[in-house]
Amino acid sequence: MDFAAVYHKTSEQMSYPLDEDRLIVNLKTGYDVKRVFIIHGDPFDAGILGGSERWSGQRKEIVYKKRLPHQLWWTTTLNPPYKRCKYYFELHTDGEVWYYFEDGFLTEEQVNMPGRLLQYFIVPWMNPADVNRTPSWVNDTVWYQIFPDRFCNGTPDRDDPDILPWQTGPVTNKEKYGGDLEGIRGKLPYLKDLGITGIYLNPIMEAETNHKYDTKDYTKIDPSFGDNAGMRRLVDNAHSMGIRVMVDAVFNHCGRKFAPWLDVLEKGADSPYSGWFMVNDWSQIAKTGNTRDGRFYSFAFADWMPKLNTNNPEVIDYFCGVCEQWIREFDIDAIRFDVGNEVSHRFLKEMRRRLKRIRPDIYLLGEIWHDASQWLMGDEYDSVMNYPLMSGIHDYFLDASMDKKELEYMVNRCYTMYMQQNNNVLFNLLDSHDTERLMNRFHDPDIFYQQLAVLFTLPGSPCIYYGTEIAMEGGFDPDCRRCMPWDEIGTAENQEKIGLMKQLIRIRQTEETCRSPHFHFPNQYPDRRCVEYIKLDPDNRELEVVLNCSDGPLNVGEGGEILFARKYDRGILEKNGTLIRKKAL
Ligand code: ARE
Repeated sequence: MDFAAVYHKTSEQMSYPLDEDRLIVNLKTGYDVKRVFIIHGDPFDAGILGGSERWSGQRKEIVYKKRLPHQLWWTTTLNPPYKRCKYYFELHTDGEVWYYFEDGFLTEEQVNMPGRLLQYFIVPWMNPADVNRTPSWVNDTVWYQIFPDRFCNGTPDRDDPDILPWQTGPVTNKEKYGGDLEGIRGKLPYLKDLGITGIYLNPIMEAETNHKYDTKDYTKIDPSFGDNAGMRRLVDNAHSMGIRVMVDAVFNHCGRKFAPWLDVLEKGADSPYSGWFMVNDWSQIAKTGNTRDGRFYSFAFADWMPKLNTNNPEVIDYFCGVCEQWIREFDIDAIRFDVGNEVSHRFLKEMRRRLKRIRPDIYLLGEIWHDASQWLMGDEYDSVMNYPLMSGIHDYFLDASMDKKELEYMVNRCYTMYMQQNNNVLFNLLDSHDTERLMNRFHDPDIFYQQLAVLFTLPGSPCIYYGTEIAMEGGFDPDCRRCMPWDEIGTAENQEKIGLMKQLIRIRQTEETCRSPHFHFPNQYPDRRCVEYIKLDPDNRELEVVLNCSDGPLNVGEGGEILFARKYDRGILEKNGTLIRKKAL
């Protein structure tokens, strides 16, 4: 057996309570392991100190497994009746059997050796207060991300002189086009008709730039977007239409006009806010230009974005207060934390505690682009932006040398990094205001819809970036932030695209299988680039997703109820075709 490939620990995503009753246990092994059993039971089944009675446990085969590169990921759910659990594993290769305990591998003879002190894996008690809980509404939500300056201008009569006329085509980060909260409010019926049930707004608090990631005042809506009462009106209207609202919180850094920073610039180390930032050289603080000299720390060396010291209890208290105010004043449902990996864990733990106290089902989303397990233990974020999934999908479509197995590995990696309760609410996206637009990647509508089919059928919560419903184009920041071309929405071509988006959203909402956390890749079609995965709901109903990424047509057979199909006809899926169908029970 490949011992080095075998791994388990009784913490994080390898062994955790899913809720008050169910314990999920995961194990990694090499591909040489063919069968796995778990021997589990209550730690006190044989008395308190062992004595002469021998603990035996019940033996259960673990049947579900996911393929990762070089490793298998075995998963099972136990229901410990007394909230405690003790276990070890029995691993079968072709011809060998090994018993895996906390301290290593034993033979059957060693396990049964009288008097041997075995080091079992132990879950001492599943305390309800420690269960990692995430808001249940998020899995049912289909998000729509809005970059406010570019979505819709609802008050053209009140524009500032520096607002440019609404236009289609490339933009830069210098211009302002007058999109505002009233504009978004006016488009709520459009979003509802599309099937959207959550909007995510890029920053809306007062700031200098058009993207507003350089906050000046965390308590006041930017005047070019409206005012605080207007924000409440928007949220109230959205709620009345069944649409939740998420705002962007920029707490890693502030803008150069944030009052405490201005005070620090004026008074230096004597400012009462001197501990709110990360200044290393007070004599150089007023200097302009990038911060590579380390005079103070800032976001990505941008001197107009000084880093806030989220290690300081005063700063922690201030920003928790800001979020409490947003919840009370605006009635928002969710907060996305910008640069969510650079703020202190202490800050996030306190933030979660305070916000969940006043709004238990608030959704706390971290902007983290890499493995975020350390933030998803149940006491910081509920979820993160699933950029690893986005990159993985993108790479598979880009790189024809990749085998469908590599896509499977990538998807499985994304869904074995975190606990199931986090997977259920992962914020899945294919593009955003920080990436090029999905349509830009391949300029091919068929590949575009293949990827959207994945977005709407994998576990988590899908988000489309404004304009994706009409396959808007746009390169990297700032080009991905073009104005929404409302004048062109009515064309037959755009209406057809909107129809397809509605279809995908409807499938996501009506088919429980789409939202379920369970899936596997049967790989029944022989072609190396024809991807197929099956989603399963709790009653084992199956939804099949097939993407033909090969060079020619493929016979995928007829039958089942077709929910979404492109380039498919009577069992034949053409090159770049997509098929989502319900399998007969
Ligand atoms: C502007 C220009 C850029 C220019 C930059 C530097 O548009 O072209 O390079 O200035 O001067 C906001 C604005 C941006 C603006 C930026 C700086 O939206 O337009 O850029 O401020 O003024 C990393 C961070 C992640 C961050 C991304 C962009 O970890 O937090 O970089 N994303 C958030 C927001 C942004 C926002 C900011 C942060 C700042 O979503 O919109 O920018 O508030 C890997 C790494 C990631 C990395 C990612 C992208 O995958 O793992 O950590 O993300 O690449 O670089």
